[in-house]
Amino acid sequence: MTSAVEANADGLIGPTHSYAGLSPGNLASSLNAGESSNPRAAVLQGLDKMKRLADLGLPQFVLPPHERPDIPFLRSLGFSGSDAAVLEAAWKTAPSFAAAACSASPMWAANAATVTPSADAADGRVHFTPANLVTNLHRSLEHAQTKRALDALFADPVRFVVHDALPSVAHLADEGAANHVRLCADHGEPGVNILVWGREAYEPWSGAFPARQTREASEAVARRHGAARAVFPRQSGAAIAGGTFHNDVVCVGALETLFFHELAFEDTEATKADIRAAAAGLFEPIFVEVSSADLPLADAISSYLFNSMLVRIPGEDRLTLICPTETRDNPRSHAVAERLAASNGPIGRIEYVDVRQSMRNGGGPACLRLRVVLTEAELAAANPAMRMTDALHARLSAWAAARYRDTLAPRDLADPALLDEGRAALDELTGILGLGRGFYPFQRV
Ligand code: SUG
Repeated sequence: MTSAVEANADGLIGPTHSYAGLSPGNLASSLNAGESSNPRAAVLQGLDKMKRLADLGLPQFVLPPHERPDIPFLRSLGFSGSDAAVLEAAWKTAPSFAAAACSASPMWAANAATVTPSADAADGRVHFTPANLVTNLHRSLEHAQTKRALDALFADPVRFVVHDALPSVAHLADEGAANHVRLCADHGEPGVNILVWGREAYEPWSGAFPARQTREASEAVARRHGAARAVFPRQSGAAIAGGTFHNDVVCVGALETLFFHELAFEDTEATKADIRAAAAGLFEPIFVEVSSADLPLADAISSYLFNSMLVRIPGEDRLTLICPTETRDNPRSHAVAERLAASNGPIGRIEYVDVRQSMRNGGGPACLRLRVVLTEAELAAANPAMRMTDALHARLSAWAAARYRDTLAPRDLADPALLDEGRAALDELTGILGLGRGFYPFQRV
């Protein structure tokens, strides 16, 4: 057996973090639309979470924010003149597109890509497919820059393959690792890949909220990665209708354990049977299911109990569930979490992190991270300049404190000074993370 660890790569929250109500079906995004945000607090919360995981002994990497406002996108729509003129005209005549161009949504790295560890891939390399995120305009702008970031982090072609996103069409709508769970006996051993989808490519869709992942997209990702033991359960329509825009809002897994809400899957018994069959000869899956009676779906969604990081801390036998503070603040969720830790089950400890700024846009601790299982040799091949250390945490915290605003109303996104501030911040960041000039589009003109 090859030994491997589960690393996390978190999206560093960008200077335009805001509440623009861009994601129908994501109840927090809709509820907080128009509120003022605090980008500085947001990025510091994200950095502290990264340091917390690094301190627990899990390798932690940083994925840089994208350039926003996305002026090249606005130019592609015919806006012209200086960058400031492009921004001003876009806000005047196409405010929805302008808002999409300003979103800091690449922070939610669980949607950056789907990852297949080398132990599961036919060619023995780690595979990444950046998610095309076509369901929401603001998110569809991410994948090219995401690929650039993954190329910078995982550059060695002998060990890593960073694919292009799937074609950007609704038939192949893909939201990345937010709809993927991998179970295994040990990270370095072959695992079972659970790829959850909400609709079929040609299925007429009449739901109130979009289903963001197609079965065909999940199958294509598994096929191009050569992912072994893949199972494709359907997300329940009730979950989507209730505000479960990604499966990771109601389900998380680690090692042998799948922790999920009763309403996560359309057919729970068939899903469990498929996972058991795929795991046969490797390990016995452990299912920890929470009933609607114990935790109504609405509480699961508002408190994000399942959008937690389920991790094995080095040296510990049982798993730790790292929840947002909103889970502690919801009496029903808190009771479920405490009962889990008090039981003899696989989850032995609950911890809480404050990611409130992200949470108000529907992004919990699990949304902010992309899990990447790496062998020792693969870990050594990842870009060390992007790895979280005490020194990098201190440097990025000082950078953010100096460069980010502490309040941002949606109307401030039209301020041309914000464009300049953002670029100055990202220009400095490319130096800090050793990305080289030309990493961002504005550095290439
Ligand atoms: O895609 N919110 C993100 C949240 C993504 C959460 N990720 C996971 N569950 N893995 C989304 O809905 C809101 C942006 C705004 O409204 O300004 C937003 O894009």
